[in-house]
Amino acid sequence: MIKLYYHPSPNPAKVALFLEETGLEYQLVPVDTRKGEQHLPAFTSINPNAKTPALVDGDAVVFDSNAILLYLAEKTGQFLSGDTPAARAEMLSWLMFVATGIGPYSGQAVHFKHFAPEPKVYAVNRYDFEAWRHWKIVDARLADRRWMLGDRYTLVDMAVWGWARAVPFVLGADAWQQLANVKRLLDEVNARPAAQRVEALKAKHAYKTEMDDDARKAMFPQNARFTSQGAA
Ligand SMILES: N[C@@H](CCC(=O)N[C@@H](CS)C(=O)NCC(=O)O)C(=O)O
Repeated sequence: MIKLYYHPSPNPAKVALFLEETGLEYQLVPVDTRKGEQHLPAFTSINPNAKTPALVDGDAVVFDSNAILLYLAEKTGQFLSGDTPAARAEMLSWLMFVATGIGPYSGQAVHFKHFAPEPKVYAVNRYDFEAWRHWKIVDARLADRRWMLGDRYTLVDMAVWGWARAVPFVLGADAWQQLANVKRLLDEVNARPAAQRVEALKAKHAYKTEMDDDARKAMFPQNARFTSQGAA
């Protein structure tokens, strides 16, 4: 059976959504990142990048959420774009835009706004600016089409949904006033039974929620340089 290495956060959630949408059977393996479980050899042998999600399907091992979405879409033949070169080019462009833009800039905006120590004005300005710029591109894309690729709900919408749930935390409580089309997509996906089942996954395991010193050590290993080099 498929094993999904999971933490209830944006990148793993989009993969859980795909699995729930298709009804594929899977076993959820919790990886408690605030407890440092992403660094255990049992997990890094599956994902050397030590981040959730990862997925094992027989002898196939896949990590990175958007790679997993594409793997599952190709495996099942579901939630793909059309298969002309032009349709596939459009799908790959937007999927990679989410993978390399929406995810990283949103994640870094969260890091610098909510977790980084001062001084951080420069970093907050850069990542807030870039996160907004990326989300406005998605919003403009959705201004005249129901879904990211047009009329059909695809893996790209699932990729967007994973991070759209976090938009107020990324951009601020009133962000939806400027991203009405993204909010529409979020609401539409949230209304689907599969999304509600993903929401319920949180309660299936007691994940650590405190961002204490141990969690910071596990999640922000770069900070060890300050103490080891005597810079802090
Ligand atoms: N590019 C990766 C990023 C994965 C990622 O950053 N996952 C977060 C959860 S959303 C994580 O596991 N963080 C733990 C850590 O950074 O130590 C993907 O899309 O899967």
